[in-house]
Amino acid sequence: MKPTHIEHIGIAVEDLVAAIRYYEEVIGLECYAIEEVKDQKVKTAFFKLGDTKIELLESTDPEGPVGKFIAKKGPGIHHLAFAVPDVDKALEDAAGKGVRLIDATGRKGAEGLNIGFLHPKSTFGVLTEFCSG
Ligand code: CMX
Repeated sequence: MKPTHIEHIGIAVEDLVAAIRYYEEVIGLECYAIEEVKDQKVKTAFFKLGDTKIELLESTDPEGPVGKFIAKKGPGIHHLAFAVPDVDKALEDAAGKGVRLIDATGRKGAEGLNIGFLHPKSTFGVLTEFCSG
């Protein structure tokens, strides 16, 4: 299954307010939404640039995926998300090609999207997400 575009780039930050200010005042983007995703233990902020978004991720729990990531690697690019027509099918195809999945099937993510992750140990070190609307 072919992705249509990069849906978003996820960036782990320690201070959401300071990072929003940077993307607005230095890069010139506008934050259009802030949302807590309890399930993922993160607070997110979104910016749009063409078809692609930047998703800032501040951890709400040191034991959550972003909390652990920052403790280990520090802030920075956390994941890359591809827009696909069908997340379940994209996950199934990847699994069929021997890729290790984090999610066997899609689940609800930020902005109400259907999302599913591939394990970074199976994707050349880049945590990879599929999403569809
Ligand atoms: N990118 C690259 N490597 C990563 C990573 C990331 N984002 N997160 C973890 N890893 C690596 C770790 O460095 C570690 O590698 P080593 O064993 O070589 O040290 C390995 O993966 C295991 O990491 P861990 O800290 O022990 O953490 P876990 O195994 O408990 O969890 C992962 C790792 C990827 C399975 C988990 O973070 C996960 O399920 N992520 C998907 C969900 C997510 O990230 N949600 C936040 C965003 C939500 C949103 O977009 O709304």
